[in-house]
Amino acid sequence: MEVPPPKGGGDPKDQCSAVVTPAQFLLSATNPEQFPPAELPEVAFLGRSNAGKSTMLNTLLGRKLAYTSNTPGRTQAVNFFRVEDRLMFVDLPGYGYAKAPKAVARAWQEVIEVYLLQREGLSLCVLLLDSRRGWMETDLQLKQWLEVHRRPFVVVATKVDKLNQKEKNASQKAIREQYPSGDLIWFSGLNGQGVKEIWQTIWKKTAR
Ligand SMILES: Nc1nc2c(ncn2[C@@H]2O[C@H](COP(=O)(O)OP(=O)(O)OP(=O)(O)O)[C@@H](O)[C@H]2O)c(=O)[nH]1
Ligand SMILES: [Mg+2]
Repeated sequence: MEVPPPKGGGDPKDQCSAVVTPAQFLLSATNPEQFPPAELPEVAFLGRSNAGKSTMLNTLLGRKLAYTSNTPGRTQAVNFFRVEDRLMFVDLPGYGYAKAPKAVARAWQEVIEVYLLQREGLSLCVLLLDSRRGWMETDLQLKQWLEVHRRPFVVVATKVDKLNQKEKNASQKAIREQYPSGDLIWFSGLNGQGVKEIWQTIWKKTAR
């Protein structure tokens, strides 16, 4: 199938977020009844709290649409963004936030699970791992869940700018031990590494 040329962030020379992709914040849902109609192919950003989901979304879009923070637990709703009237980006709350009250953590787990199970049009899950930490138990559970439910996903190792080459090699080895063959992209919100590859994967998986 012919893959449409990547638009936003598609050119390596534009990697430092120079390209602004037409996009707008649509809505913020705290329960599934508030989810918008599933009219467009959707890309969901998943990962532990503080892994860099909102940062990635902003880097891909070339501007700050999603809130980011040093404090884990920043994104506390399912946030939908319309991209180029062709796609929906979905910024999900992070899991594994130790300080979240148990009831809140459970409620979020439920919202995320309903989203992943029921969302029509969900074309790609971007599973983010902090490259300094690699797989943690909850990440592995989520990966297994995506495999069992046959949800297409790509693994992106974030914050690669914080690693030297030796640390990156070690991180790669550790990630590959649990994930020998699927797509693995290295990403930095600081210098734009990986932006082009992520966009290419998105266009490939969402082409209708
Ligand atoms: N150096 C560096 N810092 C990053 C990168 N990505 C994210 N960060 C930082 O990590 C922190 C968390 O980033 P967020 O994008 O808010 O993380 P999140 O996954 O959306 O977190 P929650 O909303 O809490 O689930 C912020 O201080 C970001 O600036 C990266 O690629 N490189
Ligand atoms: Mg966030």
